Amino acid sequence: MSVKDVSIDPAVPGLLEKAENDGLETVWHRFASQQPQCGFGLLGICCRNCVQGPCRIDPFGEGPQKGICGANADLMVARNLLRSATGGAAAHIDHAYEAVEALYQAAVGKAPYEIKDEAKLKAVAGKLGISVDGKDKNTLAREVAEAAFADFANHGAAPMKWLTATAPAERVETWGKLGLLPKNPDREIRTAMHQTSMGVDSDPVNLILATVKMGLVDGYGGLHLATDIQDILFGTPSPVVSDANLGVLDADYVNIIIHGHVPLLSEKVVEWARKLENEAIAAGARGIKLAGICCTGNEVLMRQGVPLATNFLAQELAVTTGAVDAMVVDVQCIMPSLADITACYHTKLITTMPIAKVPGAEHVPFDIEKVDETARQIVRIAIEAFKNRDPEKVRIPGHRSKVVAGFSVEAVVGALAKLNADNPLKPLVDNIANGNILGACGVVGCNNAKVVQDSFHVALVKELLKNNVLVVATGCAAHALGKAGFLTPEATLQYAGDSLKAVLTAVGEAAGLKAPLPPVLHMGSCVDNSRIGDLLKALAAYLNVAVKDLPVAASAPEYQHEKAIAIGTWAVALGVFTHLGVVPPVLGSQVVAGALTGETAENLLGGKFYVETDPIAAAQGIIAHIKDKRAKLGI
Ligand code: NFS
Ligand code: SF4
Repeated sequence: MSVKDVSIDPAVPGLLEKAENDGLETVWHRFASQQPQCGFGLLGICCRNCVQGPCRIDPFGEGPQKGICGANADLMVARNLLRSATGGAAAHIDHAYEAVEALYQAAVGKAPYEIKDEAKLKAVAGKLGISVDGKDKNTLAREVAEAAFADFANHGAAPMKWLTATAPAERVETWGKLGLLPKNPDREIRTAMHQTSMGVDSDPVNLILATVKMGLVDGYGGLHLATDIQDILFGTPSPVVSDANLGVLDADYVNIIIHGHVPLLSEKVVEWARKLENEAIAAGARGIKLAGICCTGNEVLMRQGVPLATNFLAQELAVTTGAVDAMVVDVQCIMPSLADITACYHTKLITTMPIAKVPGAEHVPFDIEKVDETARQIVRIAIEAFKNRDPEKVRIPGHRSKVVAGFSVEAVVGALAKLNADNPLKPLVDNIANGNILGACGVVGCNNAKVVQDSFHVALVKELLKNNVLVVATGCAAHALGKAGFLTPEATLQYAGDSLKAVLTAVGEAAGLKAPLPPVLHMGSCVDNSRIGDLLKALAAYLNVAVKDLPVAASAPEYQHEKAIAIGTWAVALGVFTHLGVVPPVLGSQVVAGALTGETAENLLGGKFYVETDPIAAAQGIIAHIKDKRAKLGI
């Protein structure tokens, strides 16, 4: 089978052809063989929650309208949605918890990490009400880690501390009134699994509310916690220039790809790759090149300037270049098929986490106390593998685009402070108020085989920029926009509407960049969506309005993961109008689909989901929403 026109990434067609010539199948081939996909599943109206099932509802109303236990379509859809959001939140919370453990171990001298960002440590401690006076950084870090652990050990009625310490006060009050404030994140996950098991909750509305609560568990117990702790450990990002796309690989070098999500090991791999360059040179290479895939890639780009290799859908094609000596993976978004692809080349697939093994891969266990040894061993495996590389099989695409990344909230405020040191947000808000910037949109999330790779991200963003909407991006969306050249000053000149262009040029000049600020600000990995939340909180506080009143929106044009469902739900709970470019499996229930996309969500939370599968129509919907919010603010 041959597949075509699956991506707008210029590196893809050639490598896809190579994969086919090498007798390999990719995600796109498997997507084609899965067609047509099951209509019940697409609508969310199948249930396997007990062994009497599977049960299905006939969407045309002729066949069964109830499962064997009596569950109807509304219940199935609502229950499945909550389970998805719970799966996503569990992934983020497990990630965040690992980071907290690492911080604790570092603070007590058991893990070889230096706490890099004392300013962030103090800022986080301050929010948690921990006194910083006279404490050395290890003591303070231990106390911050213990505060996080306390959320996971919370047996009382008080809500999660990380939420009350970091979410906007107006939101905490709103969620409190709705009874949605989560307590212990682990307990919330357990409760949701219980609630959705056979014969427990059969009220779809109650399940929808639980899903919103799970969004909050995700947003604060997952995203915000992970970002805070990782910034403390590894540093808060600041602007950095690098490159994106598979052209960053180099045939003369040992090429190591780091892929996954949790940066605890990859930070060390970066460190050791730099330290062991000489061994690579002794092996006949000119040195070591690192590149990242998915959110581990974003993490090491943001903090270390490591180039981006590619995003989710092209992970297999990275290997088909024949130039990757080791692909090191941690957790999440790692295609099980990678082992089949690496088997065709000299590439070593290295798994590192106890919960993420792949048959056929070499497992080098991540052990936090011996992380330096682990990272060194991994780099040496790559150097060894380089010696077995077959130059005949190497084909590195020439495509690479410059990217400027590293836009943490601290960095954005820092750049704006060059315009107004006393009141850094003022220039931004003034330009929103006078209409130079129409509004802002966070474009986030994955690739999905249902969408031509990167096409929705790019088409949507082009349209938004043309209409003077500032874009911030994270995750695989940021990769997509990076590969397509949107993370550069040049993109401002090429794509931004006149008034947006003028503002970005002025800020860039004032910040000493000698060039405009990029029109798309790369804010990090998917857990770093918390940074977008923080920026919204700061803007709302400055204007003395609620987040739901701001002329902003979010969009996940090509999302695939359960994590994206959890994040999207958090965004809606925060009061954000949240576009989805892929139809979620909820259309089998008018009750659920209607509540999430209609007045119910909007009245209760101020935000709602907006599903639109055409990028230009989606941009128009987002712009209409932004204009509506502007009108309500009287600007
Ligand atoms: Ni987010 Fe990042 Fe990519 Fe999607 Fe996967 S890597 S955590 S889930 S596919 S954006
Ligand atoms: Fe069928 Fe009910 Fe069991 Fe689901 S929980 S599989 S609907 S019997």
